[in-house]
This record gives sequence, C-alpha cells and structure tokens, in this order.
Amino acid sequence: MNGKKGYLLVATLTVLIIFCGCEKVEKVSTNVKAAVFPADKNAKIAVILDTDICDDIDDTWALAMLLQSPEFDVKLITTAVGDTTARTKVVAKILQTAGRTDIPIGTGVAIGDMKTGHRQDSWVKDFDLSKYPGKIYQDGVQAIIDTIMNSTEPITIISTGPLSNIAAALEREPNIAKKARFVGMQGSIRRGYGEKSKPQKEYNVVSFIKASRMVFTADWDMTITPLDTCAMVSLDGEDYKKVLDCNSPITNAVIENYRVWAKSGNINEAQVGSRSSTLFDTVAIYLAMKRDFVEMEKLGIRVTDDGRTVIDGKAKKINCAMKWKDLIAFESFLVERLTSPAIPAPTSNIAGQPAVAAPADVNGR
Ligand SMILES: [Ca+2]
Repeated sequence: MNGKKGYLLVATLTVLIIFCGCEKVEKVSTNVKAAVFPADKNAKIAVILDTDICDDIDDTWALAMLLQSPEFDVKLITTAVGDTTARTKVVAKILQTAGRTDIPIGTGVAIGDMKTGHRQDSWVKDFDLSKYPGKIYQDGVQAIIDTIMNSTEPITIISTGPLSNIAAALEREPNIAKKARFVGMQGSIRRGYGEKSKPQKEYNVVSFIKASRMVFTADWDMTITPLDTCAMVSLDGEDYKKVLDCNSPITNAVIENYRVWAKSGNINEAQVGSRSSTLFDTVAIYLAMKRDFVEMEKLGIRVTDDGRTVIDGKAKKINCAMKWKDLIAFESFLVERLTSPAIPAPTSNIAGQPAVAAPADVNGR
C-alpha cells in the first residue's frame, strides 16, 4: 500500500466511524426522547401513580395536580406502605369527588409501620368503600404489572413514596422495566431538607433501601426530583389564596384534607389559612410531563447501604432535577392547574369502568 492509498483508506475508515458513531448517538437520543414523551405531541402520557398518600399531605396535592393535568391518561393509582387499604379509601373518595371513578385503584403491599389509621382518617370516616362504584384491585402490585404488560404504549410510573410496590412489581415481573419509564420524588444529592445545604437520607429511599436499589438499577429510563429541587416548593400569599378561595370540588378536597392532616399532627391550623406545607411530590407529577422550569443533570446515582443517594460515575445514569430555573413559575403553574376547570372522565367510559383493557383481577372486586 502506498502512502496516498493508505491515507485514503484511513480517511474513509475515519468517515465511516464518525458516520456510524453519529448515527448511533442520534438513534440513542431519539429512543430516549421517545421513551420520555410520546412522539405525537397531542398524545396523552399514560401513567400509573404509586403514592403513600396520607403520610405527608403533599401526595394529596400531587394527586389533585395529576387529575387536573390534561397531558395525562391515568391508567391506575396504587397505594404504598403501611395500612394501604386505609389509604385506598382516601384515593377512592378523592376520585369520586373529582368525578374520576373511571380510574382504577390498586391497594399495594402493606409493609412498614402498620399502625391502624392515618392522619387523613377523619376525612373518610363516613365514606363506605364497599359502595364505591369504581374498580379496586386488591393486589395493587399485580395491577401495576398487568397495566404495563398489557399496554400497547409505554407507561410512565410516577412514584411519590417509598418504593416497596415498584420493587415488588419488578421482582415479580422484571420485564416491566422494558415497557415503562420511572419518574419519582426520591433522593437527596447535593441538598437536603429545608435550607440545609448538605445532602441527607431521604425518607422515600431510606424507608426500604433494598427496594430503592432495585428501582434505581432497573433497566428503564429514570427521572427523579431529589430534595435538591422538590424540598423548595410551597405556596403562600396570593398563590395559596387562589387555591383556598377556588371552591371547586378538588381544591376543597385538598384543603379539607390539609386541615384534618394538620389537626391530627398538632400543626397550628392557622397555617392552613395562609400557606401550604412543602409540596415535594408535585414536582414528580410535573417531571412526568414537562422540564422547562428545572435544570436537569444526567448523573450516575448509587443507593448506599445506609440509604443515601450519592453520585457515582459507575452507577446507572439517572435524569435528576438538580436546580430550579424558575421556581416561581412552577408554583404559578401548579396553582393554575389546581384551580382550572375539572377534567371530566373520558366520554367513552362509563363511571367505574377502566379506560383500557383491565388488568387480570385475581382478588379484586
Ligand atoms: Ca409521598
């Protein structure tokens, strides 16, 4: 081979390598994008919400935001941790209040602190779950699996609690990771609770460390709002007043729940008249549809043996909302959503009928 031919060969190979490399990169980025948001901008995002509602009150705000966001097609809501049946009762009453009994509910794994009752009990004391017109799956974990595996479109799991249900679903059917993406309120990477500047053990992760590790290493596209962003969200002043004064069924349900939650936790009820508590979980709902107001970083995140979430270049890369670009705009967006006219159940559904092919119900009623 003479010098010129050698040069030509090297140049051709270089072009080929660059071309193939670009194509590969492009293909990957297209796939990731497609996995994150539907290709059709008008298509709704099919979601499952897994929530530990009735622990902190922010899950109730997050559920209201979910129901008030037209971007979503809510396939299932599952309850996580503790007395999950008691939590299902609150979800059922909220769905009935919102006219959304078309959305099935799944009762998740009863695990962790099994004390009976919770801080929103008095809101449902006269609510008879046996008369609820919608579908309730007793095996919420199987409902998660069936909803994902029977779906023709990718499902987004939004998790606003400890990860016991999601890990149980992954353990029973690992293939859900190929057909779903995960968006959650978990972790603490560079900041902790409140104004503390150092990362802390975050409740949802540290509650069930093995389960958290399973979710953080599963082979799915994963996005989180760690405390770095979600711990900064709350409403007060005019923003809060708009929700307080809206007087719609859903905002009244949120404020009524906030009031009983505050009372049962010995929080000064005057707070309910003037401001919200920290609304961590609303950011997970937001990240399932938009990212405009946050700065995202793709970071390798490892769950340590003692339940911290640390940056580790060798760990699975996760999309992390690390800073606010515009927190005030997010809070306005949240208020706008909560106070918008209610989104009715899809017209093709009769109340109580699931919107899609129902998961096989082994034990449900
Ligand atoms: Ca929560």
